[in-house]
Amino acid sequence: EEYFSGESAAVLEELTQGKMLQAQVVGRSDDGVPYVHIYQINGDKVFKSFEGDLERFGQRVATEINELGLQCEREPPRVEHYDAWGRRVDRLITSPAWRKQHDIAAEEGLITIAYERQFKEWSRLYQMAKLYLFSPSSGLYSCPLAMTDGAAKIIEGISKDYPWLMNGPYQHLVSRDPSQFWTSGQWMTERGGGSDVASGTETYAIAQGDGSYHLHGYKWFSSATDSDMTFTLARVVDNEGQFVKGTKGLSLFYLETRDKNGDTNGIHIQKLKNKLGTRQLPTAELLLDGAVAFKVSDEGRGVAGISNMLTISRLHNSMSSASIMRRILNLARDYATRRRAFGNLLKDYPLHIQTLARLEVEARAATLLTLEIARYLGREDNGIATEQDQMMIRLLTPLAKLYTGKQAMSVVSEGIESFGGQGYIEDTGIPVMLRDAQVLTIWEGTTNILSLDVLRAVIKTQGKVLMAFKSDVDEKLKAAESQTQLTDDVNRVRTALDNVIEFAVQNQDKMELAARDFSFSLARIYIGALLLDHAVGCGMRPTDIYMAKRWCEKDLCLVLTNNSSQQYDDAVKQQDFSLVFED
Ligand code: UCC
Ligand code: FAD
Repeated sequence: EEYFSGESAAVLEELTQGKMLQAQVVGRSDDGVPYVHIYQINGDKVFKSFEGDLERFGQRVATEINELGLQCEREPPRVEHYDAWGRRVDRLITSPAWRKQHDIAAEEGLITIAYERQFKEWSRLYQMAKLYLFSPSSGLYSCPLAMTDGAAKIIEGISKDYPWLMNGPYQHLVSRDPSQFWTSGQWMTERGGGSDVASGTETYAIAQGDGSYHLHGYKWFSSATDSDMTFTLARVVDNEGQFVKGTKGLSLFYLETRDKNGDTNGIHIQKLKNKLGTRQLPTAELLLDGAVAFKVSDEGRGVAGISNMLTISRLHNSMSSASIMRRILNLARDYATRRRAFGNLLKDYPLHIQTLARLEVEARAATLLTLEIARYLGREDNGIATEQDQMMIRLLTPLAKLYTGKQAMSVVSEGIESFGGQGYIEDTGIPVMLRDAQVLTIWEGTTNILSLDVLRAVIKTQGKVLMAFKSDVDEKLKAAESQTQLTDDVNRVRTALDNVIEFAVQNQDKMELAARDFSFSLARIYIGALLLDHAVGCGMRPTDIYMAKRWCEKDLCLVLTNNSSQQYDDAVKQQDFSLVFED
């Protein structure tokens, strides 16, 4: 622990950047110079403080919570539209297990931990570690929690302008008391578009003169239909009945799903969706027929206003992807020690173990990537994020969501195959993992839409996010550079990094067509750097070195396959079109 006398936020930043240090102004001299307390955060010590809770919670997950999760799948939600007297009631009936997951989420502080910030910037990591344990056994309760977390983050961001949100709903979202704990929805998608919400949104908001609005529209997907509140988008209609089209006409609204008497707030459940997976979730189509709501953004700033929620729920999505991979692999590993074929246990066939080892690399890579974003986000939550940190959150969030979603689908599919026919049999509880994994690539933005979001981030910051990315990768490679065993791998990552940046600079006109390959390249390069850094940070354990090397053997820069950027030429667009539609 040391005390410094510093002058500005820049000094604090410089002193703490990249180190396990935290700076706090603890007083001022008579002439106003701040005294700054710089202290070292001992990562092991912080981890030890909550390690016991993780172990205890892990036991609870493996027993009580897992059983509840299975029950959620067996007892999917249903709606009773009419009561015995023919009155329209749209009563949503959920499983007792689903409701119990709500209470457990509150008791365990699955949202609270990130906001009470007992462990300062490490609180996000702690929360994410708990969610990693919870998610595959939650019976998809992880979904409403993602949106609840996103709602809390939105409210924190706008608390100065809307203090009543902080005093009211926020307190419920971050409560540890099950009777007080609220979940939130996120209603963005309409029939006309879930990716292109700017064109698709046809929900209209009519001012009531008392500060409230009535919303009229049709929300095509609402997953947390049993939530207590939601954030949604709508267009304000003026006195002449006019409204603004496109994204500039969208504003952000807050509404509660029930009024004080418990009656529905002008929201009619039209039907529950019949889905491939996520059957535990009450995903519905909702008619908003005069729902009372409050505008909580400037007019036309709806999409920007809801973007905090997108960031958080995309992080949760990545964590769910990482954890479902871990779950199938744990089961597959166990099975390999019990199942015999051709006279031996599966574990004794190197070909079978090679298959699982390749999946291990993917699962560990996804976990590291997601935790790294949580680490950055923890800094942002605590007001100590540098500009570089902010850039990394902006870029890594869509990258991680799009990449880990794809990994989850392929790992779970291969993982199921490792059980042979049993993997296909419902009674084992395994097939549900594949059904539920598919959605991870679709909701919260499909792979292409997130690739375009990566481009949006690059363009909006005039390339600064890429510079931040480069310096972050360079920083992470530093430790590995001095390890001769890793020299080739460091060089591979560095070459790919240089190539992908050069490609982006030289091919700006081709970036839309290259967006997906560009994003995959960034994700692979970043994971390569993380795995190398991890190998060194964990004392060069052979398995970590092996894992990093396996990763770095991949094609890290997909935009320059065969050193050619011609794959994104206009002529190729036409050829693709002809191929798909056969002229
Ligand atoms: O799917 C949903 C819920 C599922 C359940 C939750 C599960 C969670 C995981 C649980 C695991 C088990 S909810 C629906 C999610 N929907 C989406 O993700 C929409 C996908 N489409 C997009 O992301 C599009 O890119 C749009 C809607 C954002 C594009 O909208 P616009 O209006 O065309 O976009 P603009 O005009 O480019 O951006 C408008 C403003 C800009 O700010 P300004 O005006 O200041 O320049 C953008 O920079 O919004 C800003 N913006 C962002 N800011 C847009 N995207 C972002 C972003 N990602 N971060 C920060
Ligand atoms: P579209 O936009 O029609 O996309 C179709 C295809 O076209 C996609 O592959 C997409 O990648 C591609 N595409 C579109 N535009 C482009 C482009 N410019 N360039 C290249 N490719 C493009 N939404 C909510 O708001 N709240 C919820 O609670 C919610 N829950 C959901 C629950 C489930 C189970 C599911 C499946 C969806 C849920 N959604 C929810 C909706 C979800 O967010 C959207 O379905 C998703 O964002 C995609 O939008 P879309 O269905 O309109 O697809």
